[in-house]
Amino acid sequence: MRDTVFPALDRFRIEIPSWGFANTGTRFGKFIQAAAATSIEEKFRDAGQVHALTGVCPTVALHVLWDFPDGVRSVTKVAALAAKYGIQPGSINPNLFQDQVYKFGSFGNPDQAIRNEALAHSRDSIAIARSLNCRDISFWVADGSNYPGTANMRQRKKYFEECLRACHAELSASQRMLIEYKPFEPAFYHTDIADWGMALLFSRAAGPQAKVLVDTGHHYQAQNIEQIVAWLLAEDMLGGFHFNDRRYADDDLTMGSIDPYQVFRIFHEILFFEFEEGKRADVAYMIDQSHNLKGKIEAMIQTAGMAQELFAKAALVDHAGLAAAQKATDLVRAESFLQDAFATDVRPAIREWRVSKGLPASPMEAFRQSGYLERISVERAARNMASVSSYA
Ligand code: PSV
Ligand code: MN
Repeated sequence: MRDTVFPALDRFRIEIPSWGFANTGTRFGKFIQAAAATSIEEKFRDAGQVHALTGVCPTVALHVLWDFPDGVRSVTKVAALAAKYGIQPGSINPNLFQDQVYKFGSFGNPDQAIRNEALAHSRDSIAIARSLNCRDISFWVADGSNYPGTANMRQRKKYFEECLRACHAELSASQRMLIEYKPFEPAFYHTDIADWGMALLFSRAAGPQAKVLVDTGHHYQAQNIEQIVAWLLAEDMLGGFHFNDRRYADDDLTMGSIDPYQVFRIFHEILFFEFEEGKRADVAYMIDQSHNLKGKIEAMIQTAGMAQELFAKAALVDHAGLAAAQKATDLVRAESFLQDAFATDVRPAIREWRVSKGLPASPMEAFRQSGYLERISVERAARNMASVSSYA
């Protein structure tokens, strides 16, 4: 097992999101944590801790509006923080949803001046990415409408194509733009990029460096995500993932906490593709979770461990045996290749791998013993608690 699991772990890396370290909540409110990060420096410091202990999260995704308060001028500071805390900036996420001007959309807004504003922010985001050597710019465009008849969906599609093409023209040769889809929320009648088919068509319209980003939480119940993954791989259009789990909608629950077999099946499709095609899939693995109740750093360490586990299990599938069983339509045998791999306990091998790399066998235990959480809770409590509103 070691012979398969070690190389799989050697290559597996997963990006963590800066927003996963900050206080977040639901639309009904926030439960504030004393230890939550309140500045970009604290986010880098916490993300650096996760990477130092797990060894598999070398990059942190950044959200432009939240992490670059001075736009492109924040770049020098971010580069310095990366060096100080041993974690590099990863994907850059423009924010096309929070500003008041986006009430009726950004790239799909009927007002050209607002579309131009969205484009200017996107260009700044691409420039930020370029100066930090970040390869991927992840576009989640929240545009949509709430009432039937109020938005011209075909016209908006044209606006989107124009804007996405204009963004693509800004990319340097080594950069990619990733286009994320989501069926609903914040819009509840129609969303301009609602599913993978729309994201695929928009990516093709944008240009060759545009690929689809699959956020596992952005699907309707029972949708077969691994089939979407298999199709995107076959079309050379899969750019990356935002991993999280869900029970009802875009719940941002911990990856693998509800349906670990689904994540396993996604990883399996990727590794099976690689076996059959004889080449690596160029896919960015990212976590997109904001932890409302769990401790943020612990939740991220737990997620990284779960991701490693499911990837290692997927690597155990006997691809040649599976291909033969599929060809022979030996259904029970074919299915059991997946079931046997999924049932294998890879945790001892993962612990051994960590030790072989000079990492703690249990990053969670090491974190709990480090005293880091206690230190930052004291340091940050006053600032965090000042944001608690009182109804007394
Ligand atoms: C939207 O739900 C999303 O998945 C997008 O990726 C955003 O960038 C992220 O969550 C942060 O809120
Ligand atoms: Mn996402």
